[in-house]
Amino acid sequence: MEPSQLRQKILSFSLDDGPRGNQGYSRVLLQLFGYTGHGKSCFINSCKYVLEEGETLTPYAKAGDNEDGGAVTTIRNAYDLTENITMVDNRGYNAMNSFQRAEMYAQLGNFIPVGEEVEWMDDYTAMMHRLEDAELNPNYSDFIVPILIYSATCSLPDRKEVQTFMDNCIRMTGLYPIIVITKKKSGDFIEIDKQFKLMGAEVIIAIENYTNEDYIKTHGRTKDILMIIHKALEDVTFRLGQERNPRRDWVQRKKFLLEYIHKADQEKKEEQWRREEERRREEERRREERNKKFWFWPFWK
Ligand SMILES: Nc1nc2c(ncn2[C@@H]2O[C@H](COP(=O)(O)OP(=O)(O)O)[C@@H](O)[C@H]2O)c(=O)[nH]1
Ligand SMILES: [Mg+2]
Repeated sequence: MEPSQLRQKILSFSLDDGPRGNQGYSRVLLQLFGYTGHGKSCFINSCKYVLEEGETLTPYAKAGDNEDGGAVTTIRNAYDLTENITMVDNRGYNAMNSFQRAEMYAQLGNFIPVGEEVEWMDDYTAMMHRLEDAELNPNYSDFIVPILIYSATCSLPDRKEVQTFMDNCIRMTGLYPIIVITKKKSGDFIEIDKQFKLMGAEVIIAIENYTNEDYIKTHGRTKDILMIIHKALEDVTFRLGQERNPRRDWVQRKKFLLEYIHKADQEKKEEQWRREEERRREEERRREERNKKFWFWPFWK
């Protein structure tokens, strides 16, 4: 398909058009995840750019080189691509403990309102309060599509971490994340593509984001970026071809999250217990050492 056709399809996409209608869903939520610096903000700007006419790249999402650059995302910002499609920049995916992972899944499940600060919580009660708050204003009507952004300049993905994330995406949303490999001109994207394929990813597209320094629209780059949105919509259409119930899907996500938080809490307690045990053993060992010295000292002299 030509870029102009892809663009037209995306702009005119409506959830009502499927064989069973929208089944209660009112918009598609493209949920971005990925390590800091891998190109999420640039990807949002690129998507907006290829859907607009002309060659003026507007920096809707602030991009930056590192965490000190002030561009690190702590608020769950949303950007409308069309009337029916919204993209969300989520926080997370750097080295995380199990509670931070739970927070990431809370974002994925849409339990943290858009526009709200994402705080890393570190205990069971805080997380549960967060979930109860979400219950006050539940958002059933977003159809979630996970997208994982990974830079070709980085070493191969941590297989176990990514695999778990992908499996959990299936459990929560019924979809594998679409894998977007960014910075394809600067790294071995073919090798990274292969690794993601081996992990079972279904859609992997390598792109070069449009940036302020490099914004001239070319056929191939524009097509690749549009194709990602198009593939996401194909996923949505496929899922909506089956009988769905947004409320039941929400409850399903919530169940998964509750189990996850429970597990995180167990892990934290076990970790504390392990550390306490190690400390106790170390103390015991020192005490024995001291005792030995005391008993043997006169014979050495
Ligand atoms: N060459 C190149 N640079 C990119 C690409 N995507 C992002 N960048 C650069 O990488 C840096 C981090 O990007 P950013 O979008 O802020 O990453 P985020 O932390 O995931 O939102 C910025 O300096 C971008 O200009 C790309 O596809 N190619
Ligand atoms: Mg960003």
